[in-house]
Amino acid sequence: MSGAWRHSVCRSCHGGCGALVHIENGRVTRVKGDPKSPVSRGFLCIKGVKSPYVANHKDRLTVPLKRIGERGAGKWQEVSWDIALNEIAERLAKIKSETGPETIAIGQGTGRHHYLHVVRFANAFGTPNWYEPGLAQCFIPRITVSNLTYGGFVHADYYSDTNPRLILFWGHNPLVSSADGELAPAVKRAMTADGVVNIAIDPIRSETAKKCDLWIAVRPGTDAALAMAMAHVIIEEKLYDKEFVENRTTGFAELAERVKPCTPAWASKITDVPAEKIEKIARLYATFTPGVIEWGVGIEQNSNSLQTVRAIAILRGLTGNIDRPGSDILGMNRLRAYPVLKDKLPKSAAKKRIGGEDFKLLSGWRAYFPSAHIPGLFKAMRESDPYRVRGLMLFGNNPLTTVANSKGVYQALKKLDLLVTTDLFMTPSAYLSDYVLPASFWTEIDHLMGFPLVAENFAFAHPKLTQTGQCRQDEWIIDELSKKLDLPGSDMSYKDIFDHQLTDTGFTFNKLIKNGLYHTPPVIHEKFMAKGFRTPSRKVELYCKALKRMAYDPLPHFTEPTESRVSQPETARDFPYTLITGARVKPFFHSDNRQVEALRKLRPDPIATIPTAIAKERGIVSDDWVIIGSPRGEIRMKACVTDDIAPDVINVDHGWWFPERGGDPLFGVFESNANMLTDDSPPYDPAFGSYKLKGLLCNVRKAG
Ligand SMILES: Nc1nc2c(c(=O)[nH]1)N[C@H]1C(S)=C(S)[C@@H](COP(=O)(O)OP(=O)(O)OC[C@H]3O[C@@H](n4cnc5c(=O)[nH]c(N)nc54)[C@H](O)[C@@H]3O)O[C@H]1N2
Ligand SMILES: Nc1nc2c(c(=O)[nH]1)N[C@H]1C(S)=C(S)[C@@H](COP(=O)(O)OP(=O)(O)OC[C@H]3O[C@@H](n4cnc5c(=O)[nH]c(N)nc54)[C@H](O)[C@@H]3O)O[C@H]1N2
Ligand code: SF4
Ligand SMILES: [Mo]
Repeated sequence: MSGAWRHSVCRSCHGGCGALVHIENGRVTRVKGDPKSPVSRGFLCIKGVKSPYVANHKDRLTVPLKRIGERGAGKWQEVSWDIALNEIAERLAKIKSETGPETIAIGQGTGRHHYLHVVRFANAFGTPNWYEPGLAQCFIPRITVSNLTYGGFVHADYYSDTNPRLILFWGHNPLVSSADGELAPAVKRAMTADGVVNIAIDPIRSETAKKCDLWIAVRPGTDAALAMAMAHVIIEEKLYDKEFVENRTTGFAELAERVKPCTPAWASKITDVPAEKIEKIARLYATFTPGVIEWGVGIEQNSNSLQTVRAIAILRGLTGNIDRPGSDILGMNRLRAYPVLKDKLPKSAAKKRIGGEDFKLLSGWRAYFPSAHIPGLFKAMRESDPYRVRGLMLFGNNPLTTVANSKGVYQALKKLDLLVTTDLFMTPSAYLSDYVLPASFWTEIDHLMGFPLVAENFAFAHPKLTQTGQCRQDEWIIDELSKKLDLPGSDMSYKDIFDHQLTDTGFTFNKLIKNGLYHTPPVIHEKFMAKGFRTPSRKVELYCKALKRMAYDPLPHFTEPTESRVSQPETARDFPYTLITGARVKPFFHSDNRQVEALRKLRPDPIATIPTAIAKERGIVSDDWVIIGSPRGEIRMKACVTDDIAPDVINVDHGWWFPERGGDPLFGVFESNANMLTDDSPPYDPAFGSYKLKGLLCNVRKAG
């Protein structure tokens, strides 16, 4: 084979796997796992392997496009970068001067390479209204609660000499999702080591759950009750780590008092998990140390995300499973913080952030990355309440498929004065835009990765290897717009930032690439021995005073999901089953890859996973087309009938649209889209504003 193999790092998801990329005549022809990667060690998932089919796809956007017909009519003119960016900058400046910077919103996709650069751009431009469709729904609850409870983000220690003796997968299926990027190979190694106990708490017997010793089919949205009952057992049976609790935690007495009534019998009624099983997993987690809790997005996409995540977080504190070899460990923050120019956003602008008054841990100043509340933002576009948001810049985000209430999102996008989308492909959201800009694929970008999980301990760099058409990486687009708008920080390019971030490592970006991409100094455990934890009390905060000051409960508690058979028995008459959406599938990353034949053929249709008993009752067999309904809408899905799901739960795939159908009418985006069923209306989680993507009510019937 002619051409050359080059080292890189895959970013077909949040990224992280070492990739060997074969390049021939300037094109990517093959991608395989890089055994030199200290993290993935040669592993590559199917999305990684099929990357050349994305990079070279005939439908890639390759030139900037400007709308010439009606919005959504699909009439475009090809324009140069200079014309596109000059016009966009002019229109942004005009809206900013007329109605204020906050009337321009910025939306970005999940965990992409340009994440922090978009935040920087929003701050420099002066708008508080940026969002990412994960955040309140994904990861920000886990990150924020970790910071509040242990003073840093935790992740499982799969890279030291000590393997965990127990892995508790909680609403998480990393063998499929590999979240975030680099986990699947590490989890595979860790869970198959000698004598490891594996437990999955999940309404679906997922691919990960199938490899576990115990599958706990919890009722969606009730995990806080389960965790509190586990804490009850651990405390009552004195299984906690006495030395650690005494010296390294605060609030044990208050916590013990709080969980006293939370008996396994109490939790069993709420969670549908037998009391003996709750006792069993509590005892196992407390005694098989060191152990890790692999928590996932299943615990965050409901209106009780703060207290659910907190209830689980305190279990680590009780058992001393923090920052010890083989337990959940705190990151080392090897890279300098990304200069997101937080100080450039005036206080007066920050005050106008939509959601800021209500959701202190998403949008307020205590938030990890203060961002706008998505339901509120789209409402502002639709209804000019509390003010009219007129412009939206999307960087790798397809909100028509990934944000709750797709019809509401559609009405919002139609009302904008300016919509600019940067993407690899013409998506339904891009189709409604004024300008569509062609983004570079991961083999086409320069990137330094230090976000979010193991990358806090290691840094990976990868250089641009190929070029497609006139595609540009998002950071370049932002830098060019910043210069045209004369924004603060526009004299520092994204490449300068790489070197700044690497300052304390002794590398520059180029030097790291020459040195083989990876910077992996040894991880230090038990950092708390020297100076305690990085919380106000220097201890693990079982009782969290910071939460109390914000008028949130300083101790975990359980609240019933707002739309369930318990909270809405009337609604449950017509919608008797519990709906969960978006359990990850291997070939797709959210709404991506539906146009990539090599991946689409692995899952050609949108699937609803239906328990055997419900299917029998409704006369449904696998591969039937069915209609799934919720109080908000109906969608058409193909049935997969199985016993690998809790008996009254239905899961539907998310992210579906049909690129093969063309733009009219909008690639069928309302037909099989999970977010026609989900709920963006209040009540939300009081701290994060999380809305409801899981744990809702639904029904099912055979399609006519
Ligand atoms: N019902 C339901 N909805 C959900 C979820 C669920 O479980 N259920 N999960 C939620 C979660 S956790 C998340 S994080 C969100 C994700 O939501 P999104 O981030 O919106 O999802 P994606 O489909 O991954 O990304 C959108 C676009 O990014 C483009 N893209 C890929 N790489 C690049 C790049 O480098 N640059 C640019 N400019 N574009 C790129 C892709 O082509 C795609 O069109 O979805 C949320 N929505
Ligand atoms: N292939 C692929 N990989 C991905 C993505 C993708 O779209 N495709 N998306 C990426 C993103 S942005 C994210 S956030 C991660 C998510 O990665 P994970 O956190 O692993 O998410 P899921 O695969 O949806 O697994 C979550 C599990 O939670 C379960 N669950 C649902 N509701 C509940 C509940 O109320 N309680 C409990 N205990 N469990 C529940 C579901 O059945 C599911 O098995 O994956 C990332 N990786
Ligand atoms: S898990 Fe993510 S980073 Fe790893 S190969 Fe798959 S898509 Fe690429
Ligand atoms: Mo996510």
